[in-house]
Amino acid sequence: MNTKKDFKRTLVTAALPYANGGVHIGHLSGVYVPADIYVRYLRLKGEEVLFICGSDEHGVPVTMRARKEGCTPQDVVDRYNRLIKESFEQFGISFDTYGRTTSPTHHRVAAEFFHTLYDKGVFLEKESEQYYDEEAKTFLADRYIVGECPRCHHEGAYGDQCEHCGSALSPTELINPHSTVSGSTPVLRKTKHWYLPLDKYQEWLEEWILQGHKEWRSNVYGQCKSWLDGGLLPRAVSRDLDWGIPVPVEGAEGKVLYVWFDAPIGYISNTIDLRPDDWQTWWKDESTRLVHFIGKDNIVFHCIVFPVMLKAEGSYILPDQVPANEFLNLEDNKISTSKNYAVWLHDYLKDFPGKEDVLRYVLTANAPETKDNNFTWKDFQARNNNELVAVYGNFVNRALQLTKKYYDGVVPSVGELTDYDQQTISEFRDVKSKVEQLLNTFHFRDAQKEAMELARIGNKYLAESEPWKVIKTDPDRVRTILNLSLQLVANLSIAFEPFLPFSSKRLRDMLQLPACVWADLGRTDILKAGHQLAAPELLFEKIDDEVVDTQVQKLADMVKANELAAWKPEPIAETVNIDDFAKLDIRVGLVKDCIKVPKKDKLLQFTIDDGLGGRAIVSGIAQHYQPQELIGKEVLFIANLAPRKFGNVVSQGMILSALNADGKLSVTGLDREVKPGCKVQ
Ligand code: B3M
Ligand code: ZN
Repeated sequence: MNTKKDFKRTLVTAALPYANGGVHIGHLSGVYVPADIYVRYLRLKGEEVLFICGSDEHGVPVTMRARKEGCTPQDVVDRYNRLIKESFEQFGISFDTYGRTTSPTHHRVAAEFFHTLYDKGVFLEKESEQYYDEEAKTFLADRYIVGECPRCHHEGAYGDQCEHCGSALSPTELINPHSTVSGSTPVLRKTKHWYLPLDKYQEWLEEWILQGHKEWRSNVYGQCKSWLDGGLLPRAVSRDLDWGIPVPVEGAEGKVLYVWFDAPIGYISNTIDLRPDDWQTWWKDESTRLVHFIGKDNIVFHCIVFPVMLKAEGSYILPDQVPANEFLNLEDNKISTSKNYAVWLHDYLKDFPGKEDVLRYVLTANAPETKDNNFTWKDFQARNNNELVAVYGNFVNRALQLTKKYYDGVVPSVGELTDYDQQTISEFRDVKSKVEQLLNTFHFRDAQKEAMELARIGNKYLAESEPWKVIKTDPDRVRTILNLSLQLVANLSIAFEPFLPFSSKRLRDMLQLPACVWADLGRTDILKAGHQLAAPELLFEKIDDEVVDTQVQKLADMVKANELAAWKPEPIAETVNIDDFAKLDIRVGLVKDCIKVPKKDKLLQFTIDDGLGGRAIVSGIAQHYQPQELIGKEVLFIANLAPRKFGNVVSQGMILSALNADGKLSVTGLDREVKPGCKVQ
């Protein structure tokens, strides 16, 4: 198995985003940017390639969002399909097609696929007990059932997971379960489902993956191995739901295909819509190489479930590579769609017009290829300013400006090469094979670093050969220096095309060159002497502190808002009787004066009119109020608290304040004027 075949073409798929929310930087760095780099690279090499994606429009999350927004699931998927498709296009993700799993072709193809397996007797039919909402007359998906977590006793755990303690749950484990559809208590009811017997394919999978695909990334291979070591079990491929593809057999009323059964078939149906005449060449011919780009949470479906489906069907090829990435965090927090804690692609495109490549660059430079990684706006700014502007942009600009200045933008002819020139040429010729080798093996981060190496070589070459000085003594030498520099610039436009396609296009326009060809990489005669260049423009611009500070603030505000939304009042303290309460003497006081306590940044010292000659009280609220704000205010204080010394002040009592959900303290006030010294009862 997997004896390195001679593949003739490559079918690249990128995970189909759920059409129930936008696409964020986590998705981009994990799946879409690397997939796009790979496809662009293959196309530049002139290889035959198709790049398939589309939206995943079924599943419970879609129905949940529709319910929350009071619209239909169709409205939800129409809206997000459009939003995501447009954002991808603007961002330069060069899919050959972006289909939808609600399309008629997909419904037909997925139903036929199920039917083929059904006819072959692949499925197991099993009855099991599942929660049913008698009021809403519907079986409940795990996410629609909430209750108390059996592990940490958090109220509001979901039927599949407690988000408080992270435990995976099954709905029947919940204490006091209730349906979020009607609020009623669900009952267990028998229901029949079709199961894919993964256990029967265990041995085959072990052979195919563990023996045959040792070259898969270690995170992918490792996850497969741990699934296989745990022993596979049959998996239900149908659901009791009214949104999805109806199970196409008798006795399946009210049941649809499980979204993870139909979604990967979407790769096939989207290919059929794109290439109705030769789609089989792409899916059934052994000389086609199938590559799935996915995030790490999708590994089991692409390496185990979908291959079993394809194998059971029998006429399809299997994936040759599944380069899955780990996760990207954002400013040290987990990205979360449900908490809206993310950098959304559609927002980025609005906030940073014309800077698509900057985000592509940073996401690749920081790609979570081997472990989870972190995106910060400061790093985004630094990589833009110190790498794109200071290295790549700077080299290009110097080479083009000097050519404009000395030769009116006409490529000068090359003279005799010095040893130093030869050495520079051999350095940059090496870059080609390094980038290729890295791209062939899906090491995108390092490949981009190598491409940047070309610009570093260029900068060094210009700095060391100093054409601006040499022009005075040896103008012929400058022709050679600039010719070679311009050849390097042309090389950069090729090497960076897969990574930074917008900048490459602009650079090609400045160089007045047609579209790139990978085979030209490493050549020193791309630009002919006498060739007229267009007016140079800056490729990249500096990004200022304020711009990134605004983004950081936006995220911090989101964290705050989420904390507030998740806040719950503390449980009520133990019961006390009236006599206990009567022991506390709470009074109204008028703040006559308020000052900061020197060297104590938390403390304020109050002079309180208590109607009895006044008293001093020290209170720990200096971080929540300026002293002047409080002068003239009426507050409540405990008047009979034992005095306490703070430095050389004796505090006689305690000012009452409320602790808000956001951690801010607020002194209690009264809504009418009350004489200082009155009792609170
Ligand atoms: N929609 C899950 C995800 O976006 C899913 C991928 C389907 S690929 C066939 O994480
Ligand atoms: Zn829990």
